[in-house]
Amino acid sequence: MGSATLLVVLFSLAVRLGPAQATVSTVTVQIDGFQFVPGTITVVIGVNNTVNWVNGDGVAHTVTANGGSFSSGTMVSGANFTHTFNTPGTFGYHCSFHTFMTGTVTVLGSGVTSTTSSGSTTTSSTTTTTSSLSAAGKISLPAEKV
Ligand SMILES: [Cu+2]
Repeated sequence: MGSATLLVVLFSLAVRLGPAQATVSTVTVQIDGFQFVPGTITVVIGVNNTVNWVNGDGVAHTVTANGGSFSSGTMVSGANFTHTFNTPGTFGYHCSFHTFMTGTVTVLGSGVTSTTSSGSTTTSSTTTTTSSLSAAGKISLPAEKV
């Protein structure tokens, strides 16, 4: 019957979906309280692959790639450092003054079609409240009435 016509209409609608206009944006990582915030970010080449670190601490820090591919040098309080990632991969970095300060930038290729418009990462805050178990140590099992 007329199902072929319906298919043609559906296909023409699908073809009409063009690529959205790409705007390259910068991702900001704050250095605050001897931490990189957020410590783990994901960027997409051609979309937001420039990262801007801002030292909001009162002491100097560095942003130094674990493999040495980039380094900010000494960043005094208030200084910022910008690096553009053009190679897909996962890049760990640290502060050379405080090696416990670490962060990770995951770089995705430009072929990735990102449908997520929310750039907010909510992975940084993991609260560990395992010590409160001791207070609830008394487990009263209900007596079985048979
Ligand atoms: Cu530091």
